[in-house]
Amino acid sequence: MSVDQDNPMAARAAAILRANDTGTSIKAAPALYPHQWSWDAAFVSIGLAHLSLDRAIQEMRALFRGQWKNGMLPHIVYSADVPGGAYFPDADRWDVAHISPDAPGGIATSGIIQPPIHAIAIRRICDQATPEHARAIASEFYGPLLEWHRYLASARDPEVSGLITIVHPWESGMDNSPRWDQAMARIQVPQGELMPFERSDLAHVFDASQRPTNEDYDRLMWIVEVLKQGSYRVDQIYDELPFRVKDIFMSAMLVAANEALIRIAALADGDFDDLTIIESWIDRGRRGLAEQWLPDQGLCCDWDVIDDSWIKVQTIATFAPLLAGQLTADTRTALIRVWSSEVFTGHPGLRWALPPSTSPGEPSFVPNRYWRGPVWPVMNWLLWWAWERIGEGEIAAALRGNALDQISSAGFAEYVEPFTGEALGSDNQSWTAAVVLDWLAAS
Ligand code: 9WN
Repeated sequence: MSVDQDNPMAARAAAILRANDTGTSIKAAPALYPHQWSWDAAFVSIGLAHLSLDRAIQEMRALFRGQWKNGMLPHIVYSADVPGGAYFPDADRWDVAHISPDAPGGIATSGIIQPPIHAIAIRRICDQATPEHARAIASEFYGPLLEWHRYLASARDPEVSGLITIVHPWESGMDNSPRWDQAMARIQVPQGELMPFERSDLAHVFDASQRPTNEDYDRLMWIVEVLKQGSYRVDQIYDELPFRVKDIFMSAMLVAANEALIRIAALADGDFDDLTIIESWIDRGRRGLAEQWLPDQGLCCDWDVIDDSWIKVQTIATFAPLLAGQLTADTRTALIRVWSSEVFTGHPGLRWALPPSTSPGEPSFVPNRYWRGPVWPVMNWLLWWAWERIGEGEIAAALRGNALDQISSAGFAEYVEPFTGEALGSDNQSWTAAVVLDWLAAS
């Protein structure tokens, strides 16, 4: 699949990626996010593969330079040539090299994770390469990917539930989603114990109401302090962590990523015992997810580990079973119904029939605030991919068409107001450009 670079939209997308390229990696966004983010890099490499396979591979290589010795893939790999204050928290605030023996030498990273879409990206890159090249790519990345997934299946699932625990809302990638409200509300920041900080994000958005509140930021930074005090050893301090949620979306993505890993393992001549382990992770993940699906409510719920309770809020994470695949006929029908009803894409006020990050029917819905309502182009891509994968071609085609229309109108925004179509957050966001390239190549 290649993309027609004379197409003005493709040319614009390619120009954004070029402009955000530091030479080593691609910034998630020009000013708001001036470093390499983990799941952004995977989406970016999926898009880059249509411009240059080598550049796409380099992007993933740059990310994996930051992999920790315990397999963890950190959510940010910091660029050495970007000044400290350009993004908060900066590398010094995490201070991982001094705190954790697991941190990689010579590369500054954060100390938490993001959703594991990387094997899906590598698999797509392999699919576009010649057979010989695909084997070389698979052989390079199979080991690091396996260790990454092993970290998730062990340190992040001590209950062996098939569901991955996140210990910070940033780990979900859907940072400010109302999915985390009940768990965040419990976090008390002890007076005078949080090192002072200055947010950098508000300098880069037009309106502060598009971003998380200061109160939330204090809590977010308090969790980081607790992690630091425990040397980032989530496996050892698990029971003391103030935020622990079984994230269904991340868990579902890991199921899909493990399926991609099996294909990568085949190309790389992976060990038979490892294949059996990966298959067991897939089964366990699907079983865990099935328990979070409430058929009568058409809702898939996260699980609050500390409170031992369901998190019942209708957001795009409800489509987690779609990502994991192998749906029962009933679940498929229910997901299609929820998708097209006014809970999501059938809402009469929408500018385009695209899923708001939080359903407009939720009391916590805010149409312009970060993950609490806006439509995210990159999530449209992921759900498009998932609908295609389970053979719902018509839904996928409509989603792709609407998503491209939205981008033609709103530009390459980070997120978009669902009713007015106003561009929000950063513009020229790398992953938005990347998914456009992939959509255009699929035409
Ligand atoms: C914190 C880079 C990242 C995305 C996340 C998105 C946002 C960061 C922030 O930007 O998170 O990681 O500062 O808000 O929520 O999904 O990876 O694009």
